[in-house]
Amino acid sequence: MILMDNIVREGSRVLREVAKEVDMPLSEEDLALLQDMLDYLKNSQDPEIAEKYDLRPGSGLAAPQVGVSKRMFAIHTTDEKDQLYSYGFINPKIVSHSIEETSLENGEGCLSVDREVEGEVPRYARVKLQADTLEGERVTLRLRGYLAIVVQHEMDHLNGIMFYDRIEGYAGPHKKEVPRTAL
Ligand code: LHY
Ligand code: NI
Repeated sequence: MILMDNIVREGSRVLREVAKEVDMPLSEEDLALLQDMLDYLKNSQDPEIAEKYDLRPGSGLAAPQVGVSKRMFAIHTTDEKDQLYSYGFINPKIVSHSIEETSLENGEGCLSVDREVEGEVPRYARVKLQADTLEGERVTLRLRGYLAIVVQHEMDHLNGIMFYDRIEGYAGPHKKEVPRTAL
């Protein structure tokens, strides 16, 4: 079971690496890791389990955040119609996106960042994501709203980008320059 102690924090090199493509078919080891990542999200959203194990609630988690530099992430969250999106993605790609941008009103947080960082994090309003899943299917998902934002936040982790790199004028710890258009 993944616990907070297993989550790598900012300042760690793995969070700044460009993660490697995952060999398909998925190895037993990669499959188990991605399943554990998805289980972390589910556990973290169950108030009793979260309290018992002191888990910080999350909607998304990327492999580099557990110290593994591979292109995989999990999401477990609902859209505006209360439809659950619970996925483990392998080699995900944002194949297209809207020109329109959006951002979360209260900024973003990160399970790898133990502090509040204020500021607008610009994201595309809509993205089309293509990936293989934990279940062994190839999916193409059109996402908007919070889901689109979480997916862009997790994709960034696979490319060594932290959310505050995208905040205009952020000059705090661990700042790295990132092209605004990096996806
Ligand atoms: N998890 C964040 C979480 O709280 C993801 C996130 C993304 C939060 C965007 C808020 C806005 O679920 C992570 O840090 N995953 O990398
Ligand atoms: Ni994060």
